[in-house]
Amino acid sequence: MSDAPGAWTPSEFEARLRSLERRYHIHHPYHQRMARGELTPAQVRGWVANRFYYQVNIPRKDGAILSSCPDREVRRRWRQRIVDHDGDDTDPGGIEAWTRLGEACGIPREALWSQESVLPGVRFAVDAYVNFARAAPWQEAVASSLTELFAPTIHRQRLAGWPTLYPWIAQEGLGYFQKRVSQAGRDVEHGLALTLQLFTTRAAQDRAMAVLQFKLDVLWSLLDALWMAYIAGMPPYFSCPDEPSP
Ligand code: AHQ
Repeated sequence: MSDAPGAWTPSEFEARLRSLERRYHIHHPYHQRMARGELTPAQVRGWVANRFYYQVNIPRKDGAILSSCPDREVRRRWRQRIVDHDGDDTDPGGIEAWTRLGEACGIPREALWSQESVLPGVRFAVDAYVNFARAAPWQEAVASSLTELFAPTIHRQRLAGWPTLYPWIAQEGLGYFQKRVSQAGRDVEHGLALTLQLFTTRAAQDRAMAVLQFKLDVLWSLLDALWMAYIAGMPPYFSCPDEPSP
Protein backbone atom coordinates (compact mmCIF):
# COMPACT_ATOMS: atom_id res chain seq x y z
CA MET A 1 0.00 0.00 0.00
CA SER A 2 1.62 3.25 -1.06
CA ASP A 3 2.01 5.91 1.62
CA ALA A 4 1.92 8.59 -1.05
CA PRO A 5 -1.27 10.68 -0.70
CA GLY A 6 -3.79 10.05 -3.45
CA ALA A 7 -4.36 12.50 -6.24
CA TRP A 8 -6.97 15.21 -5.78
CA THR A 9 -10.08 14.96 -7.90
CA PRO A 10 -10.19 17.51 -10.73
CA SER A 11 -12.67 19.65 -8.81
CA GLU A 12 -10.58 19.51 -5.63
CA PHE A 13 -7.46 20.34 -7.64
CA GLU A 14 -9.21 23.29 -9.31
CA ALA A 15 -10.43 24.53 -5.93
CA ARG A 16 -6.90 24.43 -4.55
CA LEU A 17 -5.53 26.30 -7.59
CA ARG A 18 -8.25 28.91 -7.18
CA SER A 19 -7.52 29.20 -3.46
CA LEU A 20 -4.23 30.90 -4.37
CA GLU A 21 -6.26 33.96 -5.37
CA ARG A 22 -5.56 35.08 -1.81
CA ARG A 23 -1.98 35.79 -2.91
CA TYR A 24 -2.83 37.44 -6.22
CA HIS A 25 -1.23 40.81 -6.89
CA ILE A 26 -4.62 42.54 -6.67
CA HIS A 27 -3.89 42.42 -2.92
CA HIS A 28 -0.50 44.14 -3.27
CA PRO A 29 -0.49 47.60 -1.65
CA TYR A 30 0.54 49.15 -4.99
CA HIS A 31 -2.61 47.83 -6.62
CA GLN A 32 -4.67 48.63 -3.53
CA ARG A 33 -3.57 52.27 -3.70
CA MET A 34 -4.27 52.24 -7.46
CA ALA A 35 -7.79 50.91 -6.84
CA ARG A 36 -8.42 53.66 -4.27
CA GLY A 37 -7.29 56.37 -6.67
CA GLU A 38 -4.30 57.23 -4.47
CA LEU A 39 -1.53 56.96 -7.06
CA THR A 40 0.06 60.12 -8.39
CA PRO A 41 0.42 60.47 -12.16
CA ALA A 42 4.11 59.63 -11.81
CA GLN A 43 3.26 56.43 -9.89
CA VAL A 44 0.71 55.42 -12.55
CA ARG A 45 3.18 56.18 -15.34
CA GLY A 46 5.86 54.17 -13.54
CA TRP A 47 3.49 51.20 -13.38
CA VAL A 48 2.52 51.51 -17.07
CA ALA A 49 6.14 51.84 -18.25
CA ASN A 50 7.33 48.89 -16.17
CA ARG A 51 4.36 46.62 -16.91
CA PHE A 52 5.12 47.25 -20.60
CA TYR A 53 8.20 45.07 -20.14
CA TYR A 54 5.91 42.29 -18.87
CA GLN A 55 3.53 42.73 -21.80
CA VAL A 56 6.16 42.62 -24.54
CA ASN A 57 7.62 39.47 -23.00
CA ILE A 58 4.34 37.53 -22.87
CA PRO A 59 4.55 36.52 -26.58
CA ARG A 60 8.14 35.33 -26.01
CA LYS A 61 6.94 33.26 -23.05
CA ASP A 62 4.14 31.78 -25.14
CA GLY A 63 6.54 31.18 -28.03
CA ALA A 64 8.69 29.14 -25.64
CA ILE A 65 5.67 27.01 -24.77
CA LEU A 66 4.83 26.50 -28.45
CA SER A 67 8.40 25.48 -29.22
CA SER A 68 8.35 22.87 -26.44
CA CYS A 69 4.84 21.48 -26.95
CA PRO A 70 4.58 18.46 -29.29
CA ASP A 71 0.77 18.48 -29.27
CA ARG A 72 -0.69 20.10 -32.40
CA GLU A 73 -4.13 20.55 -30.87
CA VAL A 74 -2.66 22.40 -27.89
CA ARG A 75 -0.51 24.58 -30.17
CA ARG A 76 -3.49 25.42 -32.42
CA ARG A 77 -5.19 27.07 -29.46
CA TRP A 78 -2.16 28.37 -27.55
CA ARG A 79 -0.81 30.33 -30.57
CA GLN A 80 -3.81 32.69 -30.35
CA ARG A 81 -2.16 34.20 -27.28
CA ILE A 82 0.72 35.45 -29.44
CA VAL A 83 -1.68 36.93 -31.97
CA ASP A 84 -3.62 38.63 -29.13
CA HIS A 85 -0.48 40.43 -28.02
CA ASP A 86 1.50 40.93 -31.22
CA GLY A 87 -1.55 41.58 -33.36
CA ASP A 88 -2.19 40.61 -36.98
CA ASP A 89 -3.59 42.17 -40.15
CA THR A 90 -6.99 42.63 -38.51
CA ASP A 91 -6.09 43.76 -34.99
CA PRO A 92 -3.02 45.74 -33.85
CA GLY A 93 -2.90 43.60 -30.69
CA GLY A 94 -2.41 44.07 -26.98
CA ILE A 95 1.12 45.47 -27.07
CA GLU A 96 -0.13 48.24 -29.35
CA ALA A 97 -3.08 48.77 -27.01
CA TRP A 98 -0.63 49.09 -24.12
CA THR A 99 1.31 51.80 -26.00
CA ARG A 100 -2.01 53.63 -26.34
CA LEU A 101 -2.44 53.28 -22.58
CA GLY A 102 1.02 54.79 -22.22
CA GLU A 103 0.16 57.73 -24.48
CA ALA A 104 -3.11 58.25 -22.58
CA CYS A 105 -1.03 58.51 -19.39
CA GLY A 106 1.41 60.95 -20.98
CA ILE A 107 4.18 58.51 -21.90
CA PRO A 108 5.30 58.97 -25.53
CA ARG A 109 5.46 55.63 -27.34
CA GLU A 110 9.16 56.09 -28.01
CA ALA A 111 9.81 56.42 -24.28
CA LEU A 112 7.77 53.28 -23.60
CA TRP A 113 9.58 51.29 -26.26
CA SER A 114 12.96 52.57 -25.06
CA GLN A 115 12.30 50.67 -21.83
CA GLU A 116 14.50 53.26 -20.13
CA SER A 117 12.22 53.26 -17.06
CA VAL A 118 12.25 49.48 -16.52
CA LEU A 119 13.54 48.79 -13.00
CA PRO A 120 16.09 46.02 -12.36
CA GLY A 121 13.65 44.19 -10.08
CA VAL A 122 10.94 44.30 -12.73
CA ARG A 123 13.33 43.00 -15.35
CA PHE A 124 14.46 40.18 -13.07
CA ALA A 125 10.89 39.13 -12.30
CA VAL A 126 9.78 39.15 -15.93
CA ASP A 127 12.94 37.47 -17.19
CA ALA A 128 12.50 34.78 -14.52
CA TYR A 129 9.05 34.08 -15.99
CA VAL A 130 10.27 33.90 -19.58
CA ASN A 131 13.29 31.78 -18.66
CA PHE A 132 11.07 29.46 -16.62
CA ALA A 133 8.88 28.91 -19.70
CA ARG A 134 11.97 28.18 -21.77
CA ALA A 135 13.49 25.71 -19.30
CA ALA A 136 10.49 24.02 -17.70
CA PRO A 137 8.38 21.24 -19.23
CA TRP A 138 5.73 22.91 -21.37
CA GLN A 139 3.01 21.52 -19.09
CA GLU A 140 4.46 23.46 -16.16
CA ALA A 141 4.67 26.63 -18.25
CA VAL A 142 0.99 26.14 -19.06
CA ALA A 143 0.20 25.87 -15.35
CA SER A 144 2.19 29.04 -14.62
CA SER A 145 -0.24 31.08 -16.75
CA LEU A 146 -3.12 30.26 -14.38
CA THR A 147 -2.73 33.49 -12.42
CA GLU A 148 -5.10 34.65 -15.15
CA LEU A 149 -7.82 32.77 -13.29
CA PHE A 150 -7.84 35.92 -11.19
CA ALA A 151 -7.11 38.53 -13.88
CA PRO A 152 -10.62 39.41 -15.14
CA THR A 153 -11.44 40.87 -11.71
CA ILE A 154 -8.46 43.22 -11.74
CA HIS A 155 -9.13 44.32 -15.32
CA ARG A 156 -12.79 45.04 -14.46
CA GLN A 157 -11.66 46.94 -11.36
CA ARG A 158 -9.54 49.26 -13.51
CA LEU A 159 -12.25 49.75 -16.11
CA ALA A 160 -14.76 50.62 -13.39
CA GLY A 161 -12.50 52.86 -11.35
CA TRP A 162 -9.99 54.67 -13.51
CA PRO A 163 -12.40 57.00 -15.35
CA THR A 164 -13.34 58.66 -12.05
CA LEU A 165 -10.19 57.97 -10.05
CA TYR A 166 -7.80 59.08 -12.79
CA PRO A 167 -9.81 61.47 -14.98
CA TRP A 168 -6.56 62.81 -16.44
CA ILE A 169 -6.08 59.51 -18.28
CA ALA A 170 -7.86 59.56 -21.64
CA GLN A 171 -10.40 56.73 -21.56
CA GLU A 172 -9.39 55.37 -24.97
CA GLY A 173 -6.23 54.26 -23.20
CA LEU A 174 -8.23 51.68 -21.24
CA GLY A 175 -8.92 49.53 -24.30
CA TYR A 176 -6.26 47.03 -23.24
CA PHE A 177 -8.10 46.14 -20.04
CA GLN A 178 -11.36 45.76 -21.95
CA LYS A 179 -9.76 43.29 -24.38
CA ARG A 180 -8.21 41.26 -21.58
CA VAL A 181 -11.49 40.67 -19.73
CA SER A 182 -12.64 38.33 -22.49
CA GLN A 183 -9.23 37.14 -23.69
CA ALA A 184 -8.09 36.18 -20.18
CA GLY A 185 -11.32 34.27 -19.61
CA ARG A 186 -10.87 32.35 -22.85
CA ASP A 187 -7.16 31.69 -22.26
CA VAL A 188 -7.59 30.45 -18.74
CA GLU A 189 -10.40 28.09 -19.74
CA HIS A 190 -7.88 26.34 -22.01
CA GLY A 191 -5.00 26.58 -19.52
CA LEU A 192 -7.08 25.23 -16.66
CA ALA A 193 -8.49 22.33 -18.70
CA LEU A 194 -4.95 21.38 -19.74
CA THR A 195 -3.65 21.61 -16.19
CA LEU A 196 -6.47 19.46 -14.76
CA GLN A 197 -5.93 16.94 -17.56
CA LEU A 198 -2.12 16.79 -17.40
CA PHE A 199 -1.36 16.89 -13.66
CA THR A 200 -2.97 13.66 -12.44
CA THR A 201 -0.83 12.41 -9.56
CA ARG A 202 -0.63 14.11 -6.20
CA ALA A 203 3.07 14.79 -6.71
CA ALA A 204 2.34 16.42 -10.09
CA GLN A 205 -0.52 18.41 -8.59
CA ASP A 206 1.71 19.62 -5.77
CA ARG A 207 4.20 20.68 -8.44
CA ALA A 208 1.51 22.62 -10.31
CA MET A 209 0.64 24.43 -7.07
CA ALA A 210 4.32 25.32 -6.60
CA VAL A 211 4.53 26.57 -10.20
CA LEU A 212 1.49 28.79 -9.71
CA GLN A 213 3.04 30.12 -6.50
CA PHE A 214 6.20 30.94 -8.49
CA LYS A 215 4.13 32.99 -10.95
CA LEU A 216 2.41 34.76 -8.05
CA ASP A 217 5.91 35.56 -6.77
CA VAL A 218 6.79 37.03 -10.19
CA LEU A 219 3.79 39.35 -10.13
CA TRP A 220 4.26 40.32 -6.45
CA SER A 221 7.99 40.99 -6.83
CA LEU A 222 7.36 43.18 -9.86
CA LEU A 223 5.17 45.43 -7.74
CA ASP A 224 7.65 45.36 -4.83
CA ALA A 225 10.25 46.91 -7.14
CA LEU A 226 7.73 49.56 -8.19
CA TRP A 227 6.86 50.27 -4.53
CA MET A 228 10.48 50.89 -3.62
CA ALA A 229 11.04 53.21 -6.55
CA TYR A 230 7.74 55.08 -6.84
CA ILE A 231 6.10 54.94 -3.39
CA ALA A 232 9.00 54.63 -0.91
CA GLY A 233 11.18 57.02 -2.91
CA MET A 234 13.97 54.43 -2.80
CA PRO A 235 14.85 53.71 -6.45
CA PRO A 236 17.88 51.54 -7.18
CA TYR A 237 21.10 53.08 -5.83
CA PHE A 238 19.29 56.03 -4.24
CA SER A 239 21.46 55.69 -1.13
CA CYS A 240 24.79 55.30 -2.93
CA PRO A 241 27.33 58.11 -3.02
CA ASP A 242 26.84 60.33 -6.06
CA GLU A 243 27.73 58.44 -9.17
CA PRO A 244 30.93 59.76 -10.78
CA SER A 245 30.00 62.14 -13.56
CA PRO A 246 30.45 60.35 -16.95
O1 AHQ B 1 -2.25 41.52 -19.53
C1 AHQ B 1 -1.92 40.32 -19.01
C2 AHQ B 1 -1.61 39.25 -19.83
O2 AHQ B 1 -1.64 39.41 -21.16
C3 AHQ B 1 -1.27 38.05 -19.25
C4 AHQ B 1 -0.87 36.78 -19.90
C5 AHQ B 1 -0.94 35.79 -18.75
C6 AHQ B 1 0.15 34.78 -18.75
O3 AHQ B 1 0.30 34.08 -19.77
O4 AHQ B 1 0.85 34.65 -17.72
N1 AHQ B 1 -0.93 36.61 -17.55
C7 AHQ B 1 -1.26 37.88 -17.87
C8 AHQ B 1 -1.58 38.94 -17.03
C9 AHQ B 1 -1.93 40.18 -17.63
N2 AHQ B 1 -2.28 41.28 -16.92
C10 AHQ B 1 -2.02 41.26 -15.48
C11 AHQ B 1 -2.67 42.49 -14.84
O5 AHQ B 1 -2.72 42.59 -13.63
O6 AHQ B 1 -3.04 43.37 -15.62
C12 AHQ B 1 -2.41 39.94 -14.90
C13 AHQ B 1 -1.49 38.87 -15.51
C14 AHQ B 1 -1.71 37.55 -14.87
O7 AHQ B 1 -2.59 37.43 -14.02
O8 AHQ B 1 -0.90 36.63 -15.10
